[in-house]
Amino acid sequence: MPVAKPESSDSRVIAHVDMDCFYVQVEQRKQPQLRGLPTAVVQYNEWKGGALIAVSYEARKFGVKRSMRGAEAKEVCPQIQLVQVPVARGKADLNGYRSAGSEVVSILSRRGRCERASIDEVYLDLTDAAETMLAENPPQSLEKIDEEALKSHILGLNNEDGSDIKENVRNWINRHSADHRDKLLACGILIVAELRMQVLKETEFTCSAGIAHNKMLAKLASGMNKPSQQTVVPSSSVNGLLNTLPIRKMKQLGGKLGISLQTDMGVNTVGDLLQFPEEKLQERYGVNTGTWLWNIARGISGEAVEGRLLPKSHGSGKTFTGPRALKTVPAVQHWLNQLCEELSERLCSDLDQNKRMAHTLTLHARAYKSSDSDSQKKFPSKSCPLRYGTAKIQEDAFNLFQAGLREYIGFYGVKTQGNHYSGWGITSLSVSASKIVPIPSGTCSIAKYFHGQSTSHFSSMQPLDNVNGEAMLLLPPGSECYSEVNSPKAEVDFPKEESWTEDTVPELDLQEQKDLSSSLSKTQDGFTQDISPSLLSGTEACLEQSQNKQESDITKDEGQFKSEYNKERKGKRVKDKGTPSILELFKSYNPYPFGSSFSQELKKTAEGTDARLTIGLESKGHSLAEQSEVGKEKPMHCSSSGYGRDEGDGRREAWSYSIDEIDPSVIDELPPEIQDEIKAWVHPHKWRPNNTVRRGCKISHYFSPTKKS
Ligand code: TTP
Repeated sequence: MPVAKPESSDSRVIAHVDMDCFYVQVEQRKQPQLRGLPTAVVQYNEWKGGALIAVSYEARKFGVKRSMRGAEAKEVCPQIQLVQVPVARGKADLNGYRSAGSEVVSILSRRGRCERASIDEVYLDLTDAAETMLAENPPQSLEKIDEEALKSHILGLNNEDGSDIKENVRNWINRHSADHRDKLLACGILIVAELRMQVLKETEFTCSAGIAHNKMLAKLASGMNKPSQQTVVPSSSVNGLLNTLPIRKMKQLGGKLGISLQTDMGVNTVGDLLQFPEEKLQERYGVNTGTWLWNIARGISGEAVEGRLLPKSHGSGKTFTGPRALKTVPAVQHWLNQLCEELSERLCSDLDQNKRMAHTLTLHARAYKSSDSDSQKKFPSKSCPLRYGTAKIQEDAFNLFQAGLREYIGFYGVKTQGNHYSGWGITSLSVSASKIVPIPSGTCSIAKYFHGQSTSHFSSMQPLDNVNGEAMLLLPPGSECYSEVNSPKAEVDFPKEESWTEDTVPELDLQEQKDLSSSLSKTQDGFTQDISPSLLSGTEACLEQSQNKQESDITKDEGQFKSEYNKERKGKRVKDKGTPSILELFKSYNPYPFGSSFSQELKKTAEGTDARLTIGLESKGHSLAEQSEVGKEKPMHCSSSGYGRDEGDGRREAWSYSIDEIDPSVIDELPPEIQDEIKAWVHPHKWRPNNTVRRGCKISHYFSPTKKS
């Protein structure tokens, strides 16, 4: 549901920049001989030459449209050049287009706050840049105005027959009598023209733009004059623009709300909305939506440009139309594995390059039932906390699918069908990762430590880079707590309850070519605070991938370390199911770099005992300190709150730590609460840990346990 936001300021300068026939331009840059020729990008399949997904403006002149298939395009334009979308894992590979989009974003973001809205669209808040220009070099005093700016379309500007349009634009920009808002827009015209030219120069891509006082109007304007042009909406022209605009063309009115406005209220254009008082619209559609409708009819929109250069989510999807529909569980699993592999790769590179981690995995599908009166029933979207590592994502996505399928066709149907067709088909499938947050700052000490290890095995594995090191530090569920300890500014919001939720997002448009990024932001699923095992194993998964990539650069010794490490990991993985210990990684690669006396002491203690900490059934509800009396006996016990899954009957799985698994060298790196806990354990009589240990700040969150066999 749209939400009304008060106009933050009516003197903002907002631009919406949209690339022209984007995929075609990317392909033409790769094959310059195609420039200027009618060209289309197709998603190939045998049926009639595949579907067109991007069409050049030269081809559009012949009547070629995106809705056509290759063969139809050839009919209307025999000379059309059809370029296939690159394919990987049996599906469209959009990576080239994504990174081309990033090139553009990096240029556009130079002059103001920049929000990447999709693979080829960006919003810019240029208010500050415009105000500065107005103060220092106002357009009214400019003698020379750039040609590109003079080609702008200014809505409402009276271009009478025979008048020199560029001259009219020049006069509008130079007007001394203009009010402040128009003067700011005049600055916006100059800034955007300059940015667009810069994009062309650096990337060879053309783009179009809309310039207005808010996002809604800028977006409407950017598509009005394409390709390679810009359109401006002065406030005096807002009514003229909206009056005749079909209601369904407005963002968020293309669906059910738009249909209801047309059928129930007789509203066909945005201007038609003006006749309704706000209360009437609120009565019919609720307070928020009612106000939002009242506002948009007047061109009011307070939505801020978010300042986000990276996507909000990652997705990978594929459609299986007609006879390609997937009709057995193994077939679905096969494709899910491909999609998850791609998703996992992208998550790893996001972690690597941008230091961000995603927290929610969502599965969307479209399905049909061949013999069912309830054929309108939708396949439910499902979400769960995201665990890093391809195999884990695959496993979780498959579980989500099965949960969805059970709901869609009923438990009995799923159980009995096995590999055989059982009257359902999946026509599209996608997995997405959302709730992406930056790794909090202030958590890089272990990363620094990796860098400092000039003689260790780790140092020669530096290409794995410090991101992985940093991420490791975040891995425990206590990451929340850790960020508080080390960085008061870091804000990571982890909702509290784990749940397999019904995703509240309307089903995605599963055109696999489209970037799924912007549509997933509203997922409202819960988390458990117990996310550490996933993060830990995820980082290790990324680590492993990086290692694979670096294979040829690794010396013999490193190779040996790597294979031993991997062997050890593999052995554990089977048992631990994603909870391998960070300790193995630290152990033996850093003999006490911090020289802490406590670390040394702990080491001594560790050497002199083979005490084990058992976290589990027996010890539920007891802290390490409380258990310290029992510490003389082995094993020792401690609370596992927040760790491990409740078995439903209130019991938890039992976990145990071996004291010698805790590398003393990392103790000083831990939050004080954890240090206290360990000290209490080593010196039960001297140390009383703080009873108000924050949730997520238990040792169990820092030292991933070995599951008791
Ligand atoms: P659009 O911006 O919608 O279109 P476009 O850039 O091709 O053309 P225009 O100049 O009219 O804006 O989409 C951007 C890219 O996204 C497009 O080049 C291909 C891809 N895309 C799909 O793969 N499938 C789709 O259904 C749409 C709409 C776009």
